Amino acid sequence: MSNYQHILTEEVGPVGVVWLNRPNVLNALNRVMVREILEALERFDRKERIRVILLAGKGKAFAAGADIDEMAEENTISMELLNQFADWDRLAQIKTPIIGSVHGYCLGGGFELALLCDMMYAASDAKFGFPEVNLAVMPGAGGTQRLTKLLGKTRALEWIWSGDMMSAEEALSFGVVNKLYPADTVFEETLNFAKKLAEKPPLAVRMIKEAVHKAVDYPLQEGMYFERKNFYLLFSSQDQKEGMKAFMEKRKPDFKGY
Ligand code: CO8
Repeated sequence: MSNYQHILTEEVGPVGVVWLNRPNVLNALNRVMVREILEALERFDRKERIRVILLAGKGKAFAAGADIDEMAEENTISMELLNQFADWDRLAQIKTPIIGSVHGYCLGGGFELALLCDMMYAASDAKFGFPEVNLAVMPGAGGTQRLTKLLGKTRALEWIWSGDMMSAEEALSFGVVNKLYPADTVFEETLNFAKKLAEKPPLAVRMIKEAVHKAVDYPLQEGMYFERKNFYLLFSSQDQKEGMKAFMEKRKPDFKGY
């Protein structure tokens, strides 16, 4: 447990859980809160015993967007000087897998945070959307980029232009979320997956994360080179020796994490 104002953290075995915790405003993300999320994630990322990070929201929602009250009086120059998106760029550098557990509203900056997760499980009551257009602004923390890479231009434009909310079923059919669960079990189900993933050899898990992310940004051949480099790199680990030896000896591997 750490002393945060707007989030809670806990360790469930090898899983580091970060709870968004401003339930009175549906976990609207203010700048302090984003900084706290970043600090918590980076702290977990540096802990060897933490193998997976789980991000979830307390109360009725995952997060209903950036804190509108905080943004209302900003102007172009104040925004430029705040440079708040530097924190978001750092969030994308976390090496530990991040799994989102989403329920209720997942809007605007909240949706952008969910899209930063490597995978997402959602409650069947979850509602996703980018309502920024209705405030005469637009997504600013990656929404136009990440959603378009995921869905393609036409679908992304339809969502972001309309500002409409999409049901959990639609989000599932578009591949935005991995699986749907009833609202009262989604956290447990996500935690179960996180625990299972935490049992895998962590270096391989990290190298896979890195390579899959490159597939989104790199041309195919560059991505292939990157994949190969990570593949070779894993042959320096003790876990690779153990994994293959255990297979040949027909026993369960005992992975050490190096
Ligand atoms: N910011 C500030 N307060 C909020 C926000 C928000 N995004 N969302 C909800 N709240 C507050 C409400 O003001 C209300 O407070 P109070 O009780 O003091 O009046 C409380 O949360 C509960 O909300 P509602 O009474 O409105 O609850 P409803 O169930 O009636 O409605 C909705 C839920 C539909 C989700 C509604 O609250 C809503 O439309 N919220 C705003 C959604 C929105 O526009 N989000 C986008 C914000 S802009 C954005 O995200 C830009 C991202 C840029 C980069 C990210 C930087 C962090």
